[in-house]
Amino acid sequence: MAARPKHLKLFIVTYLHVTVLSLHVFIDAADGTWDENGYILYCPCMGRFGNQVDHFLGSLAFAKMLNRTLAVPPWIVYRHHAPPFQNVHVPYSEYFQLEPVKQYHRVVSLEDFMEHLAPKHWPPGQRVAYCFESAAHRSIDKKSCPMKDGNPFGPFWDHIGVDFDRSVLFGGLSFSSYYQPHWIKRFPPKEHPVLALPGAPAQFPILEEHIGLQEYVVWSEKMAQEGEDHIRRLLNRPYVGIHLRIGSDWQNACKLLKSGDTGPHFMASPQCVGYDRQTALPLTMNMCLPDLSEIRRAVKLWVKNTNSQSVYIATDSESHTAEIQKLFKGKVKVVSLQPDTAQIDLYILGQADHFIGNCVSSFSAFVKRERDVHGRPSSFFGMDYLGKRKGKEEL
Ligand SMILES: Nc1nc2c(ncn2[C@@H]2O[C@H](COP(=O)(O)OP(=O)(O)O)[C@@H](O)[C@H]2O)c(=O)[nH]1
Ligand SMILES: *[C@@H]1O[C@H](CO)[C@@H](O)[C@H](O)[C@H]1NC(C)=O
Ligand SMILES: [Mg+2]
Repeated sequence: MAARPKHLKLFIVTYLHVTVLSLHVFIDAADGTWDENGYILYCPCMGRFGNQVDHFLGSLAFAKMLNRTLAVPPWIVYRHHAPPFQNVHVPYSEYFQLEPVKQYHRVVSLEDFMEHLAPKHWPPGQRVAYCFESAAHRSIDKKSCPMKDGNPFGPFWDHIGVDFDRSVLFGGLSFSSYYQPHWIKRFPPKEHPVLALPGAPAQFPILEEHIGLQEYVVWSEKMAQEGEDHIRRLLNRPYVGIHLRIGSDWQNACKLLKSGDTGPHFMASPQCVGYDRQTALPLTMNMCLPDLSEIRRAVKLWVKNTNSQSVYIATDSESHTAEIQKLFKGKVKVVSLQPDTAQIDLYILGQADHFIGNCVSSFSAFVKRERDVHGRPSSFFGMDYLGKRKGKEEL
């Protein structure tokens, strides 16, 4: 066998090195380096955390598709029932690390973009908004993008410190990969360096092809430490983590299912019924809004299957701690923290030895995707075993 010439190996190593450098060092907003291929800015203006993450992952894929740097926005947290009684904008890096995202594609925090790049490259007077014609048609003059109309739009861009100077409208495009050449042709970065959008250039729920991007969403050290402290203090392994999405807004949403006004694809449900509409499994009421007997049944099953010592309950309203405790006659520790920061629940659910989620909830979907990345098992209320498709997918 001929030995591989040394200089070839050296070339490969050098080549990889230069590639890595070009991605990670040459474009770095913190030292004011501008990306000639342009930027994408958006407001995570639809839904709460779970929806915002779905949109973030789709936007990340979209930015990569257009080879533009994504300006990662802060999370919008709605604090209308507790101090400070208004939207709070939490930087991405408060919950997650930005560095791992860069392994997938170039990103900069929106805050860094504004501080280090905008003053020189996107100054007031040159701030163009981009939106669908259909969105602009709702404005008074019918040709302005509704960037700051209402909540959370206005408070978001005010927080960032941005007013828009004019609008560019587009039609006949969507964010799917089919339109990649159309976007490039319509908005070359030379003439359109910063695409600022009223909403995420992505779909809800997340597309199947983007689920794996969860890999790049890595908890910040602060969150991981806080989460681990709770686990050590409160829980004995193995433990089952459950997500109860049963509050009044959810009861109303699930009425659409009961009344037959929605099919099996309802919000995040493709995660358990399957993404293909043709072969989707039925979506039952217990999958959307499990009643107490279904909650008892599923918890009992998985505590037994995993020989668990504790149960962790994350909930948007009631925890049913007492009812669940009764199931095990005091032999299993049942804990519900109800933390002020919902992400603490997400962290603890992510680390459980088994997770029972709500199929329709994007909050549960976050946990399910993260657990899949790490090979940890999950099920859903109303559906104990996943991946059992009827018909053609059966082996
Ligand atoms: N702390 C906590 N908050 C929750 C829980 N379930 C829902 N929430 C809150 O309700 C919101 C639900 O909206 P979203 O995240 O979009 O998920 P979805 O509506 O279930 O798809 C979350 O972002 C949380 O603020 C939970 O188990 N624990
Ligand atoms: C993508 O953008 C980066 C940074 O501007 C650039 O170095 C690279 O050549 C671009 N790739 C393509 C395929 O255009
Ligand atoms: Mg929601």
